[in-house]
Amino acid sequence: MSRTILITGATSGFGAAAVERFLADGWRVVASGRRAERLQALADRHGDARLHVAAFDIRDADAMHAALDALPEAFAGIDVLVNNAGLALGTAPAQRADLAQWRQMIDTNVTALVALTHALLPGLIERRGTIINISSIAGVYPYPGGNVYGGTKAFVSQFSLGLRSDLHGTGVRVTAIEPGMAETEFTLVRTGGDRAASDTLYAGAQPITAEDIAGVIHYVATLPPHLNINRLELMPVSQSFAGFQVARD
Ligand code: NDP
Ligand code: 8X3
Repeated sequence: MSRTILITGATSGFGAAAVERFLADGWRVVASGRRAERLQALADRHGDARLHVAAFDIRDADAMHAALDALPEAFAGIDVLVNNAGLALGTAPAQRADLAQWRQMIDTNVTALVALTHALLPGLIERRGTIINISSIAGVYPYPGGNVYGGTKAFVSQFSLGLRSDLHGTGVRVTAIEPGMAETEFTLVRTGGDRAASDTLYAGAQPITAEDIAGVIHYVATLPPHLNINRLELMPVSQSFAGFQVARD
């Protein structure tokens, strides 16, 4: 039986790769993001039998609900929700950070994720579905300039565990995936389009690829129904931990 997955942030990076992975495996896919032209390109490539695209800003609750209400019948029963849309903005220390960027990260990574999850929970419970939240190592290990981005991802991981508690006995699975450094458009977005900064960060590091994460999402979504991975943290082999910093007089 073909299952239906809703993937947010499907216009780029992890989300775009996950769309391809699940379509290739015979799933019905609902793909969302703001950039309508990229979603249209997806639709042109794959047709509409197993792919439905929905262009909206996930921070706009009305647009999000309208998109859910407009799902064609074949796509309306979401079995797996992948809360992937998200972003980091800026790397400045808190004392020099831009409050508007902080708000945008919270609105996208936290508020919108919570609103979409809330909207889909009744159906996910009905279908004993799966919620996969894309968190980050930034929510586990603090680093300079990570401030609000790390805070939003700590929320995502803890919210995922809280959902597990609340959904006890319903059969709904919840997993937080916490990737480390992965080469996508993430750093371009974070730096406001600085291609050189993005290329320099990933150069020679053999970072995680979008396809790697798509494979992990697929693995989590296709586990036997009695298994739940609560948190799944992964890094490229080239990335590890550093020590604490000490300020001296
Ligand atoms: P990309 O920038 O390549 O993709 C981000 C996606 O999020 C895009 O499809 C973008 O679509 C979507 N998005 C952002 N803001 C909105 C919005 N307001 N409304 C709707 N969609 C939105 O980055 P990644 O693929 O790397 O990021 C995916 C997730 O993975 C994010 O949550 C990120 O925090 C997380 N992550 C990334 C890591 C990395 O190193 N790359 C590591 C750990 C976690 P559009 O712009 O078209 O709206
Ligand atoms: C992205 C990983 O370490 O660049 O979530 O913040 S990191």
